[in-house]
Amino acid sequence: MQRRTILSLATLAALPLAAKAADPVKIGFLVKQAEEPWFQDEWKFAEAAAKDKGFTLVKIGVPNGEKTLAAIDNLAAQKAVGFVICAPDVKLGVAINRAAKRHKLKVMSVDDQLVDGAGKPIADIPHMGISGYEIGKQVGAGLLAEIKARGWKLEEVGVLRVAYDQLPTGRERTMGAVDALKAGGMPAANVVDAPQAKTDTESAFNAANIAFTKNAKFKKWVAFGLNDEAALGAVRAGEGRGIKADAMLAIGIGGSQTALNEFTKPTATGFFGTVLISPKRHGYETAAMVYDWATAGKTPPPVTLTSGILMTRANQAEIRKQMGL
Ligand code: FCA
Repeated sequence: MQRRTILSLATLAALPLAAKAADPVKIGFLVKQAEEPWFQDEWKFAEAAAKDKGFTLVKIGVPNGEKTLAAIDNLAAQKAVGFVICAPDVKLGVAINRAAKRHKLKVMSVDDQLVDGAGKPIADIPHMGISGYEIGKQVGAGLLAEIKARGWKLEEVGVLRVAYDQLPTGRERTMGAVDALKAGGMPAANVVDAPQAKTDTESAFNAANIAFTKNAKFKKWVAFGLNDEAALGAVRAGEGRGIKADAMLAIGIGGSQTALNEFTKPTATGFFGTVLISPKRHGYETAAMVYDWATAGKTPPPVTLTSGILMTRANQAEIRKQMGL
């Protein structure tokens, strides 16, 4: 009798411990625009990291500030140990950092680097993003090469910069493209800014429509923005106004499904190309880094910048394979 009691007590005492040890580590992955193919891809590769390392990934869409802070509280309630975030507004940086610290969660940003009240990157939040300005220059160089191939005169070409300047990486990307075009002889006066309200196709479409109306003197256009959706919005707006594939040349940034859908259409559209960037690195590596940080104390490098490669309808299959996609 006595012995049985001791045994069962020991078993009972061991139970909570055993249950705790079996609980998988949870890492959050918060993105501003869950419906965008780029972010779907990031999630997919973050899932691959979760599988390889044996943690559970908690994916949450955070379209605004309120949802962002609620998601962080939710992660803490679920006993997550950290999270990766692409915030809906980089100025939420201080609030995000404070919430993460309060809950003792590791936080790393992806794509859009979080800033403080003065607009300076927050140094203690590690970041992985693209080399925005360099990639923008690749966009500009790609446009110049194709302008030349088509025999267009630079003076007669309008340059549509779909702009989202409140996001530093957005401004860097599009200014890189402008600078490359100017360096290649494009007159500065031909550059038309079309500010978009959000970073999706519809907002770019609306912005481009206004710009085309105001600048009807240009019959030929090149267009670009911070992502594929921005370039695509410009292409669709052009089509609606008779600026078709023979008069429109757009290069996006991204290379995910938005671009692939254009490339697989039977006839080429004005969406000429995209600079393919790596959702694999951004999704897999950031999730893995936060895991290693929370479980093994390995702090991620402060900033990691990734590169891109120009992809067109002609070389897409080959390039995607090279990038492991
Ligand atoms: C930003 C853009 C996304 C994607 C990402 C790498 O977050 O909004 O579309 O380009 O950078």
